[in-house]
Amino acid sequence: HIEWLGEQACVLHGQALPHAAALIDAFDAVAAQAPFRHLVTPGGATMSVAMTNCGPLGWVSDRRGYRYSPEDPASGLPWPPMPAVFRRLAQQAAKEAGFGIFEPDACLVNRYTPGTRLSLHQDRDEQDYKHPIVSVSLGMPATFLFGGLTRAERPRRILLEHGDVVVWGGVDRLRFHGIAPLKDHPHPRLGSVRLNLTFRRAGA
Ligand code: MD5
Ligand code: FE
Repeated sequence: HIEWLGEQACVLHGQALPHAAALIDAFDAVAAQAPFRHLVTPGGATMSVAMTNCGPLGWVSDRRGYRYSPEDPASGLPWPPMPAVFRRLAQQAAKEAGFGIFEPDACLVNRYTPGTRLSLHQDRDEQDYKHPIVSVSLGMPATFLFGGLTRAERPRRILLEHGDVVVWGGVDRLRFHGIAPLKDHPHPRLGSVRLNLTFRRAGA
């Protein structure tokens, strides 16, 4: 079922469930080519979330700033291709949420273990905010913090479970959001891990 969080933001509960096994299998090939790593923020802090990417562009952070890069800085090689099962799911979810044709060029994969958190932030590193963002949750459940357009607005807490897909764009595109520190509720397939796939149109 669809849960609307805003005018142009919703959770498609269980949308990825029929594809979960195929998504995880396809992801194993991505992680083999571009291993997870803990990026450093411009302020010098190491992120508790481990990250990798697939597709033409990947999100990276270092002392110089945040940006999208066509190469994996760890290897100097292009990011692994975006698996077809990833792209199809992202496109189907964007369509069901009312955004029409979505052509993602970046898939950021975030890996959470117990205690990992993602503090409240906005996604502002993309060229054009007119495109929606699609996020797929796999593995352990997490509490999603869904805030307003200012940091001062107190975020709503939404449980995201294995197979849930969040889509937002338009007037909700720049909402503050984050993930509360993860509790250990091991998942039968992934163990004490949550994976989040975030699909974006980052370039032109
Ligand atoms: C995660 N990742 O679960 C989250 C899910 C990120 C990130 O936030 O930047 O990698 S994406 C949830 C999200 C992103 C952008 C806007 C909104 C939610 N929103 O307005 O609700 O690893
Ligand atoms: Fe974000």
